[in-house]
Amino acid sequence: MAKSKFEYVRQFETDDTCLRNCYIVVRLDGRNFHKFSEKHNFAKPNDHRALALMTRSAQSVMEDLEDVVIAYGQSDEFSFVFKRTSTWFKRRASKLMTHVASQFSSSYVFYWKEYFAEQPLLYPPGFDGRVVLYPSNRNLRDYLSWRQADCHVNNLYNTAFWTLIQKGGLTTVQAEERLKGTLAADKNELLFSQFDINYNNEPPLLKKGTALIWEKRDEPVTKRVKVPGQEETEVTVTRTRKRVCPHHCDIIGDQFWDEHPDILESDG
Ligand code: DGT
Ligand code: MG
Ligand code: MG
Ligand code: MG
Ligand code: MG
Repeated sequence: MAKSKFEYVRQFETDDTCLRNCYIVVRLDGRNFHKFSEKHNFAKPNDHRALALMTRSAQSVMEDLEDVVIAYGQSDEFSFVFKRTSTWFKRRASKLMTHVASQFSSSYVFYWKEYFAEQPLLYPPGFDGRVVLYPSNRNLRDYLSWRQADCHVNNLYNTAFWTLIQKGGLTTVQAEERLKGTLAADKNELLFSQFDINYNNEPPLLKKGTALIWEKRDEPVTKRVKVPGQEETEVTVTRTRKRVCPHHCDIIGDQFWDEHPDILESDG
């Protein structure tokens, strides 16, 4: 078919191919979740339903899109790491990012009721996305460490802040004033001495966030077998399946990466 005279408009499309050999990270973040969490009565400082729904939506992204080797989430954000050799959508940044953002957003709405049975969804939530490329394993690990450190810092602050209000009877202004200039050790000490809370014993989900990775799991499956001349029978066999599994552990140190050597590809 002859090209129409309008074809030239294609040339206005810019090339956003991601540099080869780099890990492609897509980070999503909830739009104005300060308001969204208030309107939907999220528990303070952490709402377990909301965190579980974020994780469920991220799991859906990993299962429905290709080549995500690890995802890490906390608060209203999730980062998805595409393997460095991925050729999915010819590594076009806009395609990758919009597919992740739309799959995540629609899953968040789709699964809402499973987690917020009593709380209606009042308006459609949105998520922004960005793409960042990391050329080495060290850079990628430092990126994930940065997000996990952020989780820790925020959670310690929020735990201290809301404990001062909920258990200490302070106003938000007083709690903010009380925490001004305090270091991590001061917040730990305040929680322990005033409220008998040992921050180390807080749930790992809240302190460490959620890392999702693919793991092989042996699962029993029932199969119907028909041998000629005999009745059909059911047998149970073991199948090895790849599943998305959550981890709430430290991903800054070496242990996690030593235990899961398949996540990263060599720098060489
Ligand atoms: P943005 O991202 O610039 O559109 O604006 P926000 O408001 O989403 O800001 P952001 O992403 O820096 O901070 C996340 C907000 O979400 C923050 O106000 C706290 C809230 N949030 C996240 N998880 C929870 C939760 O489990 N419980 C409560 N109460 N709030 C949460
Ligand atoms: Mg933001
Ligand atoms: Mg946000
Ligand atoms: Mg955020
Ligand atoms: Mg199309």
